[in-house]
Amino acid sequence: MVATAAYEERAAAHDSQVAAKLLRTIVAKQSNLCASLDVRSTAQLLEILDQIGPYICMVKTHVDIIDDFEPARTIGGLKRLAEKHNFLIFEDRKFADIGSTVKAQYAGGVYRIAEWADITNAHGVPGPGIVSGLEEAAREATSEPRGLLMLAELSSQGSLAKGEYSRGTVEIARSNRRFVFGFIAQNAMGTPDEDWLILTPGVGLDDKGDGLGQQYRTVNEVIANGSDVIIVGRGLYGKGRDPVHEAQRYQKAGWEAYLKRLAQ
Ligand code: 6AU
Repeated sequence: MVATAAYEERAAAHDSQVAAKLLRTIVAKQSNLCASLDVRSTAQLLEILDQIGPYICMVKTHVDIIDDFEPARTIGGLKRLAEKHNFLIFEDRKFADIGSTVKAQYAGGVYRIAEWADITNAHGVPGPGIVSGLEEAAREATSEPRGLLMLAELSSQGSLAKGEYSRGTVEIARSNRRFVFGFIAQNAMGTPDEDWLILTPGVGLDDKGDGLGQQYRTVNEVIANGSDVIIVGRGLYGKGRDPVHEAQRYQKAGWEAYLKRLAQ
């Protein structure tokens, strides 16, 4: 069911502290744009992020693709910019294992994601133990609020995450509504009395795909269809693009599409 309430009303009523913080940030910055920066170096990541920081509500990272990852420089830099420009950090880790393993993966290793990412995500395929494992790790790693998104649908061609699988993922999310606050999805999820946030990748104003299965829809299409946050990657930093110009363009398009949905 497509959300019809304003972001600020939803912030006030939400069970998840992270969802409330994200919704308030969206309102404060008039931006429902999440920048997905899949770049290979810390310098590139931080340079683009500092430039586009004013226009986004969130950055989405894949820290495991950064060739020169160093906790102090990479994570220190991310946190400094999140503070400077007021946005949230989402590590797109896509956990997919049993509870005990994801608990260790989320808290430990080189990346120690639970310590610095406001948000991460997980597949529903292992069942509800994945949510319990991640929630325990978050609780033990930090006193800061942490939130989880479940992958209900994917943007890629031929994805198996649809129909019964997507419905099952929503059911898993219901096992902990304070920690799980929404979905990576292409459509609205759940029933009218629930308020799941929908974050949507596969958004591009100029391209239709990438030759490797990615499929792009426009900002208007996804927001009219129930998306609350648009996730844009190569549309911002792809070859020949000016990230500042594109971030401003997607911010404007996202906000206008949201206002249009509210007015209906
Ligand atoms: O805009 P792009 O195509 O450059 O980047 C899209 C980003 C990538 C993907 O790993 C991610 O969004 N993604 C996800 C996420 C966010 O979980 C799910 C999905 O269905 N499709 C998708 O592209 O970093």
